[in-house]
Amino acid sequence: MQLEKKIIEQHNDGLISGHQKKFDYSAGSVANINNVLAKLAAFQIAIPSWALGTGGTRFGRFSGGGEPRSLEDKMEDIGLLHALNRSSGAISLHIPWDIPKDVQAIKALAAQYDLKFDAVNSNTFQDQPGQQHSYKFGSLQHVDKAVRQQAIDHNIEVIRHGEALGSDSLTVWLADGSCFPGQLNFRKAFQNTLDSLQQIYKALPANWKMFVEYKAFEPNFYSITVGDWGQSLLYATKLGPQAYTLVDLGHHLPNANIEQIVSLLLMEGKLGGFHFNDSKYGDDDLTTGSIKPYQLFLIFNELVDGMDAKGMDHATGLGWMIDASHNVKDPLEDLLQSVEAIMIAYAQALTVDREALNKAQANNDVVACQEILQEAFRTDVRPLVAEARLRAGGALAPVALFRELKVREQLINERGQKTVATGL
Ligand code: LRH
Ligand code: MN
Ligand code: MN
Repeated sequence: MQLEKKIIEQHNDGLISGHQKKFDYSAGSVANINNVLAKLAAFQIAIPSWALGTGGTRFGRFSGGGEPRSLEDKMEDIGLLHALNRSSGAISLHIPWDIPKDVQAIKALAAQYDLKFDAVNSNTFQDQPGQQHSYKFGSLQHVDKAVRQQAIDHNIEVIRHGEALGSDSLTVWLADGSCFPGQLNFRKAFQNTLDSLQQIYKALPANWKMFVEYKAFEPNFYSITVGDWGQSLLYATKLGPQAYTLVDLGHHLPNANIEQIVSLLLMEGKLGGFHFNDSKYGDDDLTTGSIKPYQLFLIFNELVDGMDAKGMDHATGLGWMIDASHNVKDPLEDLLQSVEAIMIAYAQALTVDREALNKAQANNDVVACQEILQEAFRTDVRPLVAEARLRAGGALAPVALFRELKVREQLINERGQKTVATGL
């Protein structure tokens, strides 16, 4: 199904007077309101092709029905999200979960839904049917050269798929590591991984980026060969200017100061992008902003501070992607919530009184620093985000409209109750 403009307009007509009051009130306290609205409207967040179905855990999976059966269905879903919020204009593909069979048709569909292809993701954490060598003991780090070569070839194949679609970045996340002390020689594993990444790096087109994603643990529970931002930065630095670190918010040890990591990577020109999600314990892949919205705001505060100073383009400079999994929510509603949370954090960060903050920092006025940040965080910027969405042709209340239109029921009718989308 494709949402007609008329339906969104009717929905907005019903809400406009209430919205206008809230917007006028909120906008009154923002100095550069049109600038803020333009930045919000330009900001696009890529939806992962693997997050459109029910994720499940290793204990079970409870499908809500109507899940996408193909890449085409997934694009239809993202097209719907983008029509509702006008901020989800990109898709990030995971290969081989979502190999485009007919590239021209997929590109035409992307154009129809106004979607771009963000980073393509390789998968050497699972064995695929018919695969010659197993990744049980790692892929790019493997002690056996033949296994490493198979994983290198796969990554190069993923680059080629991405090239055909018009993507311009590859995300490499490795499950490589070890489960027990002594299982692995750390230095050999690092060297093998670096050597393999170098082979992949050589295959990158000149305008492409490689994102090296790190993760503290899981599925390996003693060591991970790209385990933290230090290791990722080490690989990215050794690889060269096209390699960057990717920050997945759920991939840190508890209480890590992610905003500080982001700030320093950005300063070093090595921040590649994000996998947005939220977590309470580990790589929980929960809805972005559902557990630690202040942390999300603080991350965006660093981004606005670091990027505005350098005059970098928010819309195209980095890979902005969601990486989430949905076990108890409708995946589409959940993604609408994640995008909204990201936009809110961005809007809050844009409204921080930066001059006053710089001054307070220079004076070691700790109390003022906190007041300034929390003034922005505690201000309700939802009307600003809604106004940006309205001006871009989106819905004032995307989740409410999704429900009013009974989108899930329609998808179940179209696709069936028992569908299983590819992904985790
Ligand atoms: C690993 C990860 C990585 C994978 C995705 C499915 O936990 O975050 O980005 O590609 O999940
Ligand atoms: Mn991730
Ligand atoms: Mn993850």
